[in-house]
Amino acid sequence: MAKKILVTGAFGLVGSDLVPALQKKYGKANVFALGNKTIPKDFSGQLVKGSVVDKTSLERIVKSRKINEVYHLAGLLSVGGEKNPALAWEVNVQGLRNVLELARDYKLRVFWPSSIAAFGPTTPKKMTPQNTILEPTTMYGVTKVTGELLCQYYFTRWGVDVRSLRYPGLIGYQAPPGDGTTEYSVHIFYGLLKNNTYSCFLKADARLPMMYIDDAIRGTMLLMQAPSKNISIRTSYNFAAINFTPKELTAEIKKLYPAFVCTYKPDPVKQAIAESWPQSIDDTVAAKDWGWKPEFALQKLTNIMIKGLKQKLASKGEALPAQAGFRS
Ligand code: AKB
Repeated sequence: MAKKILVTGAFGLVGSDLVPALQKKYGKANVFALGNKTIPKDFSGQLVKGSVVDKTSLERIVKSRKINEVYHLAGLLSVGGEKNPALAWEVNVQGLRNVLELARDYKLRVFWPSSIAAFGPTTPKKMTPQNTILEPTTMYGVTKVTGELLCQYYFTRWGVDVRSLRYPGLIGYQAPPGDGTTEYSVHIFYGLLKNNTYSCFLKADARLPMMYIDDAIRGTMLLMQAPSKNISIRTSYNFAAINFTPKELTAEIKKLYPAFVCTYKPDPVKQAIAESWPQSIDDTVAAKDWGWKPEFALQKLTNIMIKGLKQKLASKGEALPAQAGFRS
């Protein structure tokens, strides 16, 4: 049977890169994009209307488009979740539950992202193991732990083939940065290209697990293609690539743009969130079960982000200042 795929949150950080990757693999006719963000002018593909918190609208899409696979990406991030915890619960938990109910009733395979936000201050900070303490202190983290347990419940109780990754901070240039904590690592490139400066909302030494978006997309698709018998984790897999601090990212940028200046003005809420999360992740179970291996290190990521964002901003007609000492 041909794959018919629904992607929710299709125009967010992950969706903006995942939708084209799925279209390339399965054909544009078979990928349906659902999102509540502004649809980019250059989007080419199938759009569907609905809301993840409205199960009836999702069911209509699943039935009319004969969907058999869902990448359920819609959700609030850590900072957005602290601004509106009630909305974070509704979208992140109720939205997921709606998708899982439909997955049970219509035999859908589901991908749903958890996050390093599922961990908290009592979790071991370095090389955080797969099975460990999950006591998050953000509403976002609470929704991720709840979501992980819901996924496992729907799998054990009803055999729903739901698979999940604990995404680290993801870095890409196709979509504007969302309302998260690790997103400083995307904002910094906008600061570089627009003003040659950036005021960082985290401390210089805030080390966090990170990943370039191409690695995240490849890992997500690998997981979804793996045979069911290989999937030993039905909560969510630890998933890692690199880790760095704002200071280390700045140093990497300065190798290419020596005049770039990053200043530090830590935001108390965001800094506290960062401090509650691990610094590095042990993803050996993902490597063993379905062959996960990252490809992007900090230098490669920095070069690609600058080149890609430059092109993106130029194509949108956003003039970049002529900066002394810029090398491209
Ligand atoms: C956030 O910072 O909220 C997200 C995440 C790590 O899940 N990028």
